[in-house]
Amino acid sequence: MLKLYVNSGSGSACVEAALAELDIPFQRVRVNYTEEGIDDPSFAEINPRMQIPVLVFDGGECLTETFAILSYFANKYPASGLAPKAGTFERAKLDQWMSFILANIYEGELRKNYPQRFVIGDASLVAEAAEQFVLSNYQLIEAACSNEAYFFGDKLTIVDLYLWMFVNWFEDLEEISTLCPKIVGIADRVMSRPKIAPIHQFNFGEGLGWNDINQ
Ligand SMILES: N[C@@H](CCC(=O)N[C@@H](CS)C(=O)NCC(=O)O)C(=O)O
Repeated sequence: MLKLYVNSGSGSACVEAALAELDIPFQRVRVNYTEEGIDDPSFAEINPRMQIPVLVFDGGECLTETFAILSYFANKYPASGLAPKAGTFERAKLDQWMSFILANIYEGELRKNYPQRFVIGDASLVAEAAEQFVLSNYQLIEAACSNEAYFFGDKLTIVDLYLWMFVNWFEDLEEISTLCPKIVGIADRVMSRPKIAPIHQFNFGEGLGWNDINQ
């Protein structure tokens, strides 16, 4: 069985959601981390970058990086519609938005959470700037959202799984709801999908919002 290194509420949530949508069984292996990062040095043997998620296949091969993992499953199960066929323009647009969200929202969140990694000196300014950076990038994503249920239209894709997870990391749900109502609507619909609802519950608790689980 596939093994997935996780921590509830972390970047493993989007992989769990994809596996649930695809009805693929997997075993969670919990990894703890502190403000400094993963506190088990032996984890470097699994991922030298000391990050989760890590997916481990039956033969022991490891796959890291959420975008690569989500793409792998979308390609392997094309009938799921989780991503358009590779080589099409529609797929290139999906890859464009996945990379955009990864580079700007995910990496921006890392600057908010681990600001001391990005500066020698007063890290609080890094965190403050990252907050504005993340928000302004959310607004660019909002402007590109379809007027339908999901980012590209009426079908769920891996972009929606990404947005659902990241919205749940945003501290001020009221602020993001006001500025980015379409993104929050997408997150709400993803969270309510029958196969994802238990994954949402495990990662974020009741309703939308990181605070539900961290209180
Ligand atoms: N680019 C990586 C980022 C993974 C990542 O930042 N994971 C966080 C959890 S959400 C982590 O393991 N943080 C611990 C650390 O960076 O020390 C991906 O897309 O998978």
